[in-house]
Amino acid sequence: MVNIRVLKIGVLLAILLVGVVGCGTNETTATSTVKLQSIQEQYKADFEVTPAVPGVNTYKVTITDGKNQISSGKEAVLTFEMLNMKHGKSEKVLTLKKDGTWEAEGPHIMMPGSWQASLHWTENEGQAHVFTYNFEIEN
Ligand SMILES: [Cu+2]
Repeated sequence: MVNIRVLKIGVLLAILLVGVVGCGTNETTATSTVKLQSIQEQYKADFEVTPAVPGVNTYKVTITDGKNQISSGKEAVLTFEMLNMKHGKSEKVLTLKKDGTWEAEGPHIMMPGSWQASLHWTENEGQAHVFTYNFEIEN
């Protein structure tokens, strides 16, 4: 009984620590597809941008849990911004596909340069997670 309680406190502390530390970040340079992964707690969120050019792109998100099973969750929203520029953030609500992954398309990456996308994902139990990705888009 005591052991279970200690374990629960440990898990709670881990969640709090992740909350304080904040977003995970990855970096890469664009080729024809940007492929990045960000990890929050037991969740891995894979993010793909194709064809990774200024203009209309397709965004794909796949979230897997600690057992490597796809975890679709309830809601997934992407925001896009350039940290060194002042033209603001755009937002895109993703659509859940039958296989449990998320997808959307749009002209959110409208110029070459350094971009940051944030995935705001809500799991089935309602807890929200933010995954962050940094990448370069070339002309
Ligand atoms: Cu810009």
